[in-house]
Amino acid sequence: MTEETRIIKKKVKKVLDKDRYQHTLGVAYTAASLAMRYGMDVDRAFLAGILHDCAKNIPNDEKFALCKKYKIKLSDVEIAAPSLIHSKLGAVLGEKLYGVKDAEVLSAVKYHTTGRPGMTMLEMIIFTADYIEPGRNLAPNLHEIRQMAFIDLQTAVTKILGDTLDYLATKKQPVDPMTEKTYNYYCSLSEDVSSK
Ligand code: DGI
Ligand code: FE
Ligand code: FE
Repeated sequence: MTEETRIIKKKVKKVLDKDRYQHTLGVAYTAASLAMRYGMDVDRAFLAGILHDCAKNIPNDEKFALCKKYKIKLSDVEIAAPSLIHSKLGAVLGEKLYGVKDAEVLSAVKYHTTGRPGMTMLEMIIFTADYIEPGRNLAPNLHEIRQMAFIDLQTAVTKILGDTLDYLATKKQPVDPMTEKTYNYYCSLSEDVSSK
C-alpha cells in the first residue's frame, strides 16, 4: 500500500462507523484480489475500495448542503432516495478532501452504486467488490456471484444489476435511470456474446 493510501485509510476510519469501516476494508481487500485476478493495479483498486463509501455516514441534511457547496446536481430519484447521493458526493470528497487526483479511482467511487454503461475494469471491480465482500450476507445468489466474479467479471456485473433491480422492485424503491441503463447495456453485451 502506498503512503497516500495509508493516510487516506486512517482518515476514512475516522468518518465511518465501525460496521461501515469493516465493510470498507472488505471491499478494499476484495477489490485488490480482483485486481490481481485481472492483472490490474492492486493499489488503485485498494484505494478506490477504501474511498468508495467515504460519504456514507454523512447525515442527509449535510449531504444536501455539501452537494450545494460543490455544485453537485441531484436528480429527482436522488432527492427521493438520498442514500444514492453518497457515491457522487464520495467522488467529489475523494478529490477535495482526500486529495486524490486519479480520475479513474474517483470515477469508480462515483459509479459504485448504479454502475454505468461501459464501465472501466476498475469501475467493474469496485462495483462487484462492494456486492461480494465477505461481510455481505443478505443478497441472493451470493455464492454463485462470488465465484463468477473471479471467472468472468462482466457476467458477475450483469447478475448483480439484475438482482439489484429485483430487490428494488420488491422493496418498491425508485430506480435510478442509471441503474436501469447500466443493466440494459450489460444485458445487450451478454446477448452479443451468446449469439456468436
Ligand atoms: O453503500 P453500500 O450499502 O455499501 O452499497 P451501495 O452503494 O451499492 O448501495 C446499496 C444500496 O443502493 C442497495 O440497497 C441498493 C441501492 N440501489 C442501487 N441502485 C439503486 C438503489 N437504490 C435506489 N433507490 N435506486 C437505484 O437505482
Ligand atoms: Fe456505497
Ligand atoms: Fe459499499
